[in-house]
Amino acid sequence: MNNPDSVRYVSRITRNTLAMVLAGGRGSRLKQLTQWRAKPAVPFGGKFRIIDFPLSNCVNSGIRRVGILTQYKSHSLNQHIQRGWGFMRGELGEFVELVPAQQRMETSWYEGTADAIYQNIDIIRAHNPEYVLILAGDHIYKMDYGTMLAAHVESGADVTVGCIEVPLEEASAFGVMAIDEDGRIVEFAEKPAQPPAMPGQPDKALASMGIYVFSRDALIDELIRDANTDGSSRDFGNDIIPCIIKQRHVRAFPFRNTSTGGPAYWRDVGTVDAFWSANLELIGISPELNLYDRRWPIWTYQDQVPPAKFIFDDEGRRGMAVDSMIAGGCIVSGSSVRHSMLFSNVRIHSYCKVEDAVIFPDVEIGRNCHIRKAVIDKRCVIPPDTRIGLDPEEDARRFHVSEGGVVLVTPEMLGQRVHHA
Ligand code: ADQ
Ligand code: ADP
Repeated sequence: MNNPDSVRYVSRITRNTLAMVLAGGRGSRLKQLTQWRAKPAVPFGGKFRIIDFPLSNCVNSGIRRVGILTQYKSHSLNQHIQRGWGFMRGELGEFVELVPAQQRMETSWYEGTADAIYQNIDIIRAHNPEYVLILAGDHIYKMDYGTMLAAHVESGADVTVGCIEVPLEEASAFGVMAIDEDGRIVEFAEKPAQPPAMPGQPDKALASMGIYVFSRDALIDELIRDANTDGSSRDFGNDIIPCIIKQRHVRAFPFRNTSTGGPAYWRDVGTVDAFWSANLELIGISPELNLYDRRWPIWTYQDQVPPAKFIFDDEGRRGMAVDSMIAGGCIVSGSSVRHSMLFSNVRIHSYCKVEDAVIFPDVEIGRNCHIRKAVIDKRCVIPPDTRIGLDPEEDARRFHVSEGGVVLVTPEMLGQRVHHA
């Protein structure tokens, strides 16, 4: 959309949009990584947290009114948002605002995703946007929501559902839809046991990304109707979308890579294996998700830290990292790091070998450790001579070992008490 008229057209739409980011789900398949933090607060990509991706998409798309609906273990998420996302201009009507569950209406916790929005219906009414963009706080992708909003407005739909093609064998984890030649959704089943394939593509299904554009009145009416429906689980995917496709104009918006027209990068890093490989994929020469694209910056909160440092130890052994991403504040002394992602302030002492590892902030690794194929949680102190990822049986006794053989290590598994601010 380079034509100034169309840019103005899209920016009028994005200015009239309120985004509501669902950030309350637990993400229990991430095991101990979400024991103390919500999935959207899980660190990702060396210096970000997962929620930075949808929030940056909003800001970069020109959507400057954003509510974040929190519920489960929200302390570190709240802290991150308060520290990192306070740069909006309140006097211009811009905000990124936390909406904790327990402060609104008579029930104390949200049920499904639709209930989370329903409990905040007064916020929607107060801001009175023309469109409400409902997002998940736990997906990793770069998407210009302006294009989806413009398609919604041009089609005159009540609701537009973002969708993506997925392999048929993975489709039962998603809402799966069928569309007509005009892009209208004619069938929708939430996590069907036998997902239907796309016409002419027997190995693909059309999956909902769990993101929705609603015209305001349609949203308010449907939330109220759902709240008065006995037996509803109050969920967009389970209840609202399947119910309204028969009564309203509900369309699919295919999310594609705008430069290639091909499949776009979109990940639900829901398991330890998916999380580990999505982080390490970023290290490749030209990864599908490019974090170095200045036109689409990913915003975050970051501590002020000095540059990463690689030093000879006292016996002249080289500290080095190759084929790796190393955040600020790290010191690698007399050890070698290969194909790994180090978040900020990681300290690695002499004689260590670290390979295929994702290491969260503030981790210290003592002398002579060998660490392979692991995810090491924030603030772990790994004692000298520790072996991780070399002997599956020994690992399983002390740590969590995923199906794919990734070893997850947290301070508690090491018997360490972590003191928090
Ligand atoms: P799921 O991902 O299984 O399916 P869900 O677990 O409801 O959906 O989570 C959606 C988002 O809402 C997540 O970001 C989660 O953190 C958050 N969330 C869940 N319950 C919440 C609550 N009560 N309060 C606040 N936030 C909450 C959905 C759709 C599918 C679609 C997939 C795509 O239902 O149709 O295919 O997303 O991942
Ligand atoms: P992050 O900010 O990455 O989520 P933190 O280590 O700062 O990680 O912890 C997040 C939140 O979880 C903090 O509020 C902290 O109080 C709580 N928490 C973490 N580990 C424990 C623990 N072992 N016992 C009690 N609370 C914990």
